[in-house]
Amino acid sequence: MAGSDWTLSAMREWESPDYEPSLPVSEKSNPLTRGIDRASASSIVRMLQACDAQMFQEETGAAYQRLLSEQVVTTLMEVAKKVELILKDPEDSLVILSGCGTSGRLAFLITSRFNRALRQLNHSPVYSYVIAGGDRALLSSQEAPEDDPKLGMLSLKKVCEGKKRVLFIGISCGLSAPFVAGQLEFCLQNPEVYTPVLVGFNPAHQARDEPLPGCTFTFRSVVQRMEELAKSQQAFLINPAVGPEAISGSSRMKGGSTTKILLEVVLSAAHAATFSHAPVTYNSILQHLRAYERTLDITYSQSEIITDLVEAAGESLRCGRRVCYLGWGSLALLSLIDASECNPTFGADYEDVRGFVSGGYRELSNKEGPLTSLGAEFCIAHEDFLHLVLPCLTDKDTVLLVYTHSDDVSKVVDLARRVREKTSNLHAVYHQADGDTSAAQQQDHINRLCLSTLKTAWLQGASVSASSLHMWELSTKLVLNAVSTGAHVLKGKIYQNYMIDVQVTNSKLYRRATRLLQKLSSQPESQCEEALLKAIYQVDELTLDITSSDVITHTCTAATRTKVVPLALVCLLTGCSLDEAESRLERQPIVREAVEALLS
Ligand code: S6P
Repeated sequence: MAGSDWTLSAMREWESPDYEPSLPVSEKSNPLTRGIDRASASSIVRMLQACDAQMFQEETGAAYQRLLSEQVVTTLMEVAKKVELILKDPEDSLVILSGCGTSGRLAFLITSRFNRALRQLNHSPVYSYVIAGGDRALLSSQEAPEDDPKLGMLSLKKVCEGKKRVLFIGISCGLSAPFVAGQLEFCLQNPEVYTPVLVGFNPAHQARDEPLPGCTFTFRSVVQRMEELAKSQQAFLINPAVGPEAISGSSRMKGGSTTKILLEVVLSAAHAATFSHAPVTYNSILQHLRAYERTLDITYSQSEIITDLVEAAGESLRCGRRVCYLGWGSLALLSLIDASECNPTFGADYEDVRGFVSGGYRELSNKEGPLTSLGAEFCIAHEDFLHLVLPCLTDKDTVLLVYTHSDDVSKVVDLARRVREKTSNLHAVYHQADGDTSAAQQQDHINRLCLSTLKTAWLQGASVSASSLHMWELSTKLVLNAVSTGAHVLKGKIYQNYMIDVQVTNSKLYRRATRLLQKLSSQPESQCEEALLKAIYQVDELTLDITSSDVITHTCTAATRTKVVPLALVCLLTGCSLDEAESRLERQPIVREAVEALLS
């Protein structure tokens, strides 16, 4: 069994009503990863495997509905049938997927995959995406627009102009993003056109209830109205609990994986019903979900090689060098997404972990087109890698080639050769259909050039179907998430299983930061918030101006600062001034060690 080092009770400890009762599941800390900050690379991978296995645990008792629960599978069927109706009569209709951060990036990934499938069948696209902050958020951290419900409404309205029927799928792992709450509210106000679907991973009563500036609704009140409408299938809630994230609150991991699984299952079922006369059934949905569970097992069956990759990437980050993903075809976007999340999650620089895509923006095919004019961070083509990165690569940098045997493997060989001239620290992560020998020779070349090779051969025979690509993508996501998370853990970015140096760039992160300070300093909430504000505004005394400003103002200012939470913590624990706290942290730049020294 996946995560066999853990007993069933440890795997389920988070479900107890006494476990961190004030927090929604998506914000709880996972008991399985409490010691991840001191773990070896192999233990980190085992912990991540156990956390991922929680996605597919069966429901016990009534506490939480799970991915495989009857209610969830039934709702997936119902939503698939709604999509099927649109596919059969697409005139003036749209299916919109929308979210913030990772949720928005997955909305983009999934809509592009399924529009491509439609085009291959000579059908016009019916899917569209909205991501808070626009296309630049696909590649970089844009956390502030997440707080803006009006912006959510307006951007939804804009994509739907002139449409008579819209199935809106709002994704918010924590049932918390005001941007998505605004969009759902807009759907509820316009039921003649919009049917809202909410995807997230907390039970409805744990949806965020914080007042939204200028609004009469909260995320929770919207969810409550949707629950009522769900009884008559005028709204849908898909919200299984999948357990707390390995790094507390890091919903890019299980939250993102489950989003991908759920939406691919729904859209694939609708496509099969429309184009292959395979009606949507309970069993077909369940079997499809089970296939993803096998993908987890297949992926982690190679944990030794994943461990090597984590070790290599961790070593690079530890000595201030970088990790590059060079991706091809379908998997390249997963590399970009994983890399782009390292900044908001670990406070990393965009150069620390970076993704490059064969074909650049042509392959990405995003709404706003090439974004290269926004700066080096947005240069994503392999040519950009060759110009900007390759010349300064050394053996201390780690490079991962990410591809499948359906891609042009000769191009992978070419690039591998060029990279190998600069660094021997080259690794391959690739997928192929079992029995597909078409690229065997080129693969031999690549194997000789690489230090390690993570090969996954999938059993479906030589032909590659859309659904196999979905599995390969998930598998790649799990591996890259493990590499980037593991590497940052090894770099000392995590304390216990908390990201101590969290960026305080939106209200969710502001609340998370305050809670973390409370937990680590055992001081009252008001004092912790005060310390946080002092660190944000870089003052030893708070002015009336500061204390009378709202959270949005605080987070805008925090976006221009670094290390605000570690600074606040040092001040809280020692009573020292901000200047002193700063010099302490300069003397001990590994945040985990600085915190440990203070706490001991
Ligand atoms: C999480 C990631 C964030 C979230 C974003 C949306 O690891 O860094 O960007 O995706 O905050 O969260 P949610 O809960 O609305 O899906």
